[in-house]
Amino acid sequence: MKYIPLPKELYIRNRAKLASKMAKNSVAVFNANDIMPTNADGTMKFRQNNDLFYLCGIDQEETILLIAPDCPNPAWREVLFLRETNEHIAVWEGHKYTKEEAKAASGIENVQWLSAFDNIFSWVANLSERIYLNTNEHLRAGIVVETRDVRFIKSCKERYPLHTYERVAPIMHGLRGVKEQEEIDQMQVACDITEKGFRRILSFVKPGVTEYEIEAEFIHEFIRNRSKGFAYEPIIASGSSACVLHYIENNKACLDGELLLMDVGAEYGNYNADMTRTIPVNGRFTKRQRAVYDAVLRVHKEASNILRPGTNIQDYHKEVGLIMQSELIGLGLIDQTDIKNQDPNWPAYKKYFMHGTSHHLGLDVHDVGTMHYPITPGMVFTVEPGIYIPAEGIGIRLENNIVIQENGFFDLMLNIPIEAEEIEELMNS
Ligand SMILES: [Mn+2]
Repeated sequence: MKYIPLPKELYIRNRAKLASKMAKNSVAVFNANDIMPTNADGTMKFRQNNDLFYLCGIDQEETILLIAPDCPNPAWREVLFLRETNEHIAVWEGHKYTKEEAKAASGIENVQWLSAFDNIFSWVANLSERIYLNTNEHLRAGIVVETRDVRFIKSCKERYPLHTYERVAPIMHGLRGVKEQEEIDQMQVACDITEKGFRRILSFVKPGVTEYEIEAEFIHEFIRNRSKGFAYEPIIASGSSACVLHYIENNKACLDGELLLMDVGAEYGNYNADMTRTIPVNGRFTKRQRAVYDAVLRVHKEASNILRPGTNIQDYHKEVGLIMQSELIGLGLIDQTDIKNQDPNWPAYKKYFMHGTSHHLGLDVHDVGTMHYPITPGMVFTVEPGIYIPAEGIGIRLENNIVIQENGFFDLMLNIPIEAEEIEELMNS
């Protein structure tokens, strides 16, 4: 990997947090993600399972982590199982973790090859009453592929039918939703790399440049800064394409007078940045573009200020909706009659701002973490209001990533230009 790993102390702390939430005499098992196939003998880039990574920092396929805090044999309270490497693998695939390296990276004393798993797990399982297994319980996940975790659930339940089984996902969501300082530091790196990409394209964009050329500038800057690449499919949308929320074609030329919306973030060390900026292709906002831009920016700033400890995320979204409503009235896009006649389930402002304002961010771009309990310090959220007016070819979204603190927030994108004057100045210098 290209990134500098986080210290093992983080993973030791993360495992202790999980152990404290597990029932007495229980064991939890976490599996790595598969390397997904493309066609023939091709494979996709490996992406570690985020729960396993969060608990041990091991970024390698076929890894298994076993945690049994009350196991009578202290050597089996934490065991890491690795794919055993050999000369053939070393020549064809390159270096894999040695046991010593895995121990140094994770802080786990007992590191075994995978071939030892069945035997050790059989002892640990039979000494445990409950088995915690991992599934993807992200509320919006559409799951059609069977993961290693799911395959393990099947084989485990077949082999140990009389144990009590528990879901570990709700515990993991609670833990991962509140970030440790090391994680925030890693996300800061991802945001700083994203900033470099954005500053690079500010002097690159001009009428006639294509969306894919802009995408290429970003990826160049990301990879040369040790990022694996985009945190998600980048949206580089000029003109009315900005009103297509998940536009990823990125194949048009940017025209004079149009706006360009870029929803782009770098990943770093498996953590993600999620930025959106909207700039004028020719370096100057028109009066109307500027009016809409400033309205979005005001909503963005106010939303960041009300996203604080104790707030319920659902209430927050309603509050932001009211702020947006008054901005849309100011822009002449909706009026009191629209509001009086609105469907309470789809308020009038939704015609121009149809998505949510914030989501958790971390190892996943739409990170796990509860959306139904009050916000606590250490949570990291995006703040991303937008106004989309297809009839005028205007789509503007402004998105930063903020860390909730005791008395407010810290903006991880503090240094990324967002004020209209600064954008214009940088584009024309
Ligand atoms: Mn986002």
